[in-house]
Order: sequence, then C-alpha cells, then structure tokens
Amino acid sequence: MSITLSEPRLKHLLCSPGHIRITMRQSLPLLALVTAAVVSARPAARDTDCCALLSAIYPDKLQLCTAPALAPSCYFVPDITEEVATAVKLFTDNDCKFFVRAGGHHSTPGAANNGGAVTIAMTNFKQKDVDPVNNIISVGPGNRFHEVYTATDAYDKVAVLGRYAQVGTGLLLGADLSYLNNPEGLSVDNIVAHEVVLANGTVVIASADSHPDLHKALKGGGDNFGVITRYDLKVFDRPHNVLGGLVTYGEEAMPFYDDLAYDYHVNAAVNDLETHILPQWGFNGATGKRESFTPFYYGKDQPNLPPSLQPWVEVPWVHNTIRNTTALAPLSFENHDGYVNGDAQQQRTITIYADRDFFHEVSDRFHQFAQQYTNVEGFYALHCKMPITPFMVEKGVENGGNVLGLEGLDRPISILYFGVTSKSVADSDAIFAAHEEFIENLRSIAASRGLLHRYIMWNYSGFNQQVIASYGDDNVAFLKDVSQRYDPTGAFQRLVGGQKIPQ
Ligand SMILES: Cc1cc2nc3c(=O)[nH]c(=O)nc-3n(C[C@H](O)[C@H](O)[C@H](O)COP(=O)(O)OP(=O)(O)OC[C@H]3O[C@@H](n4cnc5c(N)ncnc54)[C@H](O)[C@@H]3O)c2cc1C
Ligand SMILES: *[C@@H]1O[C@H](CO)[C@@H](O)[C@H](O)[C@@H]1NC(C)=O
Ligand SMILES: *[C@@H]1O[C@H](CO)[C@@H](O)[C@H](O)[C@H]1NC(C)=O
Ligand SMILES: *[C@@H]1O[C@H](CO)[C@@H](O)[C@H](O)[C@H]1NC(C)=O
Repeated sequence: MSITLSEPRLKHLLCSPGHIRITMRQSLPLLALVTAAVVSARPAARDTDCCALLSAIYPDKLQLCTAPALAPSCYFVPDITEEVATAVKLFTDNDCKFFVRAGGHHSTPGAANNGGAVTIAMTNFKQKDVDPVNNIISVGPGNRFHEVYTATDAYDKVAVLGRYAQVGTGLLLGADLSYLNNPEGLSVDNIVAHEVVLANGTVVIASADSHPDLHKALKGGGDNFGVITRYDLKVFDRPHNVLGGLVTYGEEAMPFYDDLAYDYHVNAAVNDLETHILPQWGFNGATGKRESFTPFYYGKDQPNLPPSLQPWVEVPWVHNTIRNTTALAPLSFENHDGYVNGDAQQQRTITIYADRDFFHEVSDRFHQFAQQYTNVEGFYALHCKMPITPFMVEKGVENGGNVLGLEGLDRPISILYFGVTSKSVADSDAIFAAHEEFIENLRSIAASRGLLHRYIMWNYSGFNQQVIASYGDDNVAFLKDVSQRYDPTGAFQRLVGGQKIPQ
C-alpha cells in the first residue's frame, strides 16, 4: 500500500547549509543586493533575492537548494517564534513567495515544499508540553503525531490527532479525522489556542478570549491567515488499557466490507462513541487483488471485543493485531507501516450522505476503474470511507464553531477518499486524468441520487478542488473579512501557495 509522502528527502538531496553565506569575496555585491531589495520592496523580488535577504539575517538557519523543478530555492529552519516573525515580515515587505512546511505530507503542489521560493520548515518547533491539570498539550508544529502520542501516553491521556505516526500538524488546520472524533468531534474543534505570526510579523494568541474571529477562521481556514507556531490542544483522560490494532483483509472480505463500513457510519459511530474505525481498501496492481489494512481503536478498558468491533472479526481476515494496549504511539506506527515515500500520487475527495447501496456502488466502480491499471508498475488505488456524524458537528459548535459549514447536519456523511499511485511519473499523467474524470463522474452520480454533500475536506483534497468555496457563502464571507482584518495587504493570499480564499 502506498501513499506518497512528499517528505524532507528533497531537502537532504538538494539543499546544503550555508551556501549563500556571505564570503569575503562575495560580500559587497550581495549586501548591496540585500539593501536594494529591502528598500525597493514591491513588486516581486526574485526567489533567490528573498533567500539572500534572509541569509543576511540568519546565515546559519538557511539551506540553499540547487536543483530546479520541485525543490524550493531555500529552506529556512527557525528555532523560535521571533525568527518566524522576522522572516514573515521580511517576506511581506518584499513580496517574497513562501511556503510553510510542518510534516510535509500534504500532496497539493505548492502547499508545502514544491516549486521554488522559500520554505519555512517548522522542523525545530518540537514543543510538546502536557498540562495534566488543565488537560492541555502545547504542541509545536514540528512534531509528528507519534511524538505527540508519546507525550500524552505518559499520562494516560490522548489528544484528537491524526492516526498515522509520521503525519504532521498541518492536519490541525484542515478538519481532521482522529480516533476521538466520535466522542469529541473534529481535531480543529479541539484546539483551544493558536499562536500565530501574522503577515506584519506581529505574534498573537488566537483563542475563545483573544482574537476569537481569527481562532475560528483557523479552524478550517488553513494557511490563509498566518504561520502557526504553537497549537494548544485539549487532551482527554483515557483508561490505562485501551483496545487498538490493525486487521488485514483480503479479497474474501470485500463482499462484506461496505456493509460493515455502512454500519459503522450509522450505528457504531453514533451509538458507541468509544469506537473508531477507519474503513479503507486498496487495489494492488501487482497482485490484481484488493486488500485492506483497517485501523481499530476502542477507548474503554474491557475484557472482550465490544459489539461495535465484533462484526469486523466475523468476516474472513488475514491478520489481526487488535489488543490490549497502554500506548497509542505504537498504534500510530503500525497504521503507518507500508506507506512509502516518493511514488507519483494523486488524491481526491468528495462527501456523500452515508447510504448502504451507494457505498457498494462506489466501491464497485472504483474497483472497476482500478483494474484497468493492473499492468502499470507500482499501481495502487486506495479508497476510504470516513464518517462525520451530527454529534461530531454539535461538539464543534459547543467548542466555539469552525468555518467548515457543517452545522445542522441531520445524518452521518461520509468523506470518500480516492488515491492513485504509480511508480513512474511517465505513467501517471494518463492515470491521473482518468482518475479526475472518475471522480467528476462519481460526483454527478451522487448528485443525481440526492446523496452529494457539498463539503470537501481539505486534508484529502486535490489541488484543483475548491475547498474553501465548499464551506458555503457565509463562511467564505467571514474568512474574507478576517483576512482583511489580520492581513490587510493580503500577503497570505498573494505569497503563500495552497488553497486560497475565493475572491
Ligand atoms: C499516510 C497519511 C495518513 C494520513 N492520515 C490522516 C488522518 O488520519 N486524518 C486526517 O485528517 N488526515 C490524514 N492525512 C491527510 C493529512 O491531514 C494531510 O496530508 C496534512 O496536510 C498533513 O499535514 P503535514 O503537516 O504533514 O503537511 P504539510 O504539507 O507540512 O502541511 C500542509 C499544509 O499546511 C500548511 N501548514 C502546515 N503547518 C503550518 C503552520 N504551522 N502554519 C501555517 N500553515 C501551515 C502548509 O502550508 C501546507 O499547506 C494523512 C495523509 C497521509 C499521507
Ligand atoms: C489539513 O488541512 C489544512 C488546511 O486547513 C491544511 O493547511 C493542511 O494542509 C491540512 N492538510 C491537507 C489539506 O491535506
Ligand atoms: C485488558 O487488560 C485489562 C487489565 O489487565 C483487563 O481488565 C481486560 O480484561 C483486558 N482486555 C482484553 C480485551 O484482553
Ligand atoms: C499588525 O497587524 C495587526 C492585524 O492587522 C494589527 O492589529 C497590528 O497593529 C499590526 N502591527 C503593526 C506593528 O503594524
């Protein structure tokens, strides 16, 4: 199974520290350039100028990249919030394009580490301080989720985080699916404060009490408002022993799989909130068969498998690691195992109302689509169905609300994820185009059945999907307003890649 992780390997291959550190011979012209660029401000300093500007201030924190194509021109690796603030102000003043990278897992071109300009790598923001009295963990954006799980495991607590060890905190800007969604809602709704560097370099705390408009906008509004340098997340007590593990299924289980997934959406996810299941299957081109690595979590200590999980072990399975465990970090590694870096990958998502027949139809159609590519090297097609329930949405409202536009949901919806992967980029163009067409066709079918929901989840979206528009007109208007207030020159709209607020 493979999803591309657009990871720091580029950095190691293509960037080297200190390349533009000013040597005696170079120093005069380069310094002149720096001064000129600072003064002339807009429009458009070239990418390299921006790297030079920054290098003049932080020579030891900059890595210059030489390769063209997908590599950024330089990586800036700050250690403290003030350095981020200085850099962001410099970028705003000089119209420098820049990107922010947390875990580097998002596949949108230009979102995290692609295509020229400066990348701010939040790698060194490793704070993970648990306040066990107030039940908060302060998390730096440089953490991967396994590191956060390790910190909370020590207290028998858990935050509402992604399920995969190596995924980073960019997820906390999207919506975000987690083991704790059913009882506690989306990850974004369990952030009590954001520390944010605004476009003009000012640092603010956004919470219910301080800049609540910005706080709300960041719950779904992504990287449109500032650079987040700290997330304060709620943590929840959990029993010392919980159940968790991964069940592997083969083709034999597939006839039952969508019934199980449907029952999870409308029954277990609604009626037994301690349950978490991530229903997914993949088609492996190499074997021509489907397989599934399904993560399970149950947040209560009990002697036997609960009724919500029982049906999943009554169908044929190949391997089952569901066990009693006191630690969630190892589960996050187990889930992540098998996802490899570096293949060509494209993801798309749509949202539908949960419907038993349509669940089957979606799987059948995607399976048929995938079988066309059996002979393509490294071909893999991955499909997930993930519920958002009315209760989860209510939790979000209780926690101050977000901008996703899901309020008033009256029955479970399902986030459908579709990813395709091939080994070689040469094969990928045709596959990606066909995949795109598959999704658009599926969207029409869902709409014609009255099952399409407008929401597009950022975290599983493709670069050309209109995520923010999917939040609805009121939320778009609110986001524009907040952007105007906190970033009057629109620096994050002009200079930072990724999903932008529709104008
Ligand atoms: C194997 C795998 C498993 C996944 N599992 C889940 C899951 O369980 N649940 C789920 O909801 N999603 C999941 N996803 C999707 C995941 O949420 C997104 O890929 C997410 O973007 C990952 O964040 P990141 O920090 O790794 O990515 P990055 O690419 O580093 O960041 C993504 C985006 O966020 C912005 N950003 C990041 N940090 C900051 C910051 N501090 N300030 C401002 N902007 C910032 C960046 O500009 C970028 O656009 C998974 C993805 C993969 C590949
Ligand atoms: C989850 O979504 C937030 C957007 O709000 C993005 O900034 C992160 O990129 C994140 N991951 C995505 C979109 O995959
Ligand atoms: C897990 O361990 C606890 C404590 O030892 C025990 O009470 C419980 O029955 C166990 N559960 C399972 C499913 O083995
Ligand atoms: C920076 O921007 C914020 C939000 O627009 C504003 O409140 C603050 O006064 C600005 N600070 C400076 C120094 O301009």
